[in-house]
Amino acid sequence: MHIAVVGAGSLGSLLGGLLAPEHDVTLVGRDPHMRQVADEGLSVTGVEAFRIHPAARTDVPDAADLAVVAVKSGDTAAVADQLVDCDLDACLSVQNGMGNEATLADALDCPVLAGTCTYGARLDEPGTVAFTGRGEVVLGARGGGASETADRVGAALADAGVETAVAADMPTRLWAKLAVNAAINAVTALARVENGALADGPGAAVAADAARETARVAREQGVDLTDERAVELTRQVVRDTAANRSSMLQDIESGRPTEIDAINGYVVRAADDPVPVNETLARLVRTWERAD
Ligand code: KPL
Repeated sequence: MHIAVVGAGSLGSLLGGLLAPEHDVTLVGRDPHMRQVADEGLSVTGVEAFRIHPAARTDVPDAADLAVVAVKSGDTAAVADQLVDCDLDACLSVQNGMGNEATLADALDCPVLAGTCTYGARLDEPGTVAFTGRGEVVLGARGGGASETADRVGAALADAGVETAVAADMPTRLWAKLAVNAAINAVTALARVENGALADGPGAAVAADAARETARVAREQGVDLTDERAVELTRQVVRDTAANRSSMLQDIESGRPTEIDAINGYVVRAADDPVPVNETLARLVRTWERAD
């Protein structure tokens, strides 16, 4: 299968690297990372260590069987515009935050699948991505239910050894992943700690409160997500990606804008009742963004 991974930063590069031994992979990202991958290949370190030679470019190709979109949620609309000219059979978002699939589906003619990904990755230098935690890709039809496209894409990912589950309840899965990101990302970014620091102690308590608030908002929207499930999933991802620096911490360390609006900010906007922990986390991260 020809797979274009659009948004080859840390997570996109890791997924592309894992898929490349089995599939014809094109990474689409920024220089100097793409130039280095094109010249020397992609070096994966950490949980698995290998070097692989996917195609690498800075613009989307004319055609692919599947586009895996891994850009920051703030860039989804721009990427959707670029993908309009790409002849695709299917598109899968593995992004953080809510609403990305809808933005892609509004622009594209092909089926757009919803996805979540809990793999941990860190871009160490151009051409080198650290694989910091084996997680899972969960994918399926955006509105839930069975999907032949989801089965086909899920099989392609699983064939390459990527931990994959095809789910018929993606709306719930997206809220569950939002709870995990709301719990982990801002707390690790503000405290400047790896995910594993939230296994216990004060950071774990703040993370659990943010996860519970997010589950409550999900239920307000008619989604069946208990507080206990949201906290349990958060603990599991903290364990599985203990050595990872969350994407928001990596953004802050690199001076890039964060996904706070699509994560804790989204929870605040969607809530009927106050969500003070998410609101405080969002305000603190925005304070950092303004001061930078
Ligand atoms: O999605 C992530 C992120 O950092 O954005 C997790 C799964 C929390 C891994 O760090």
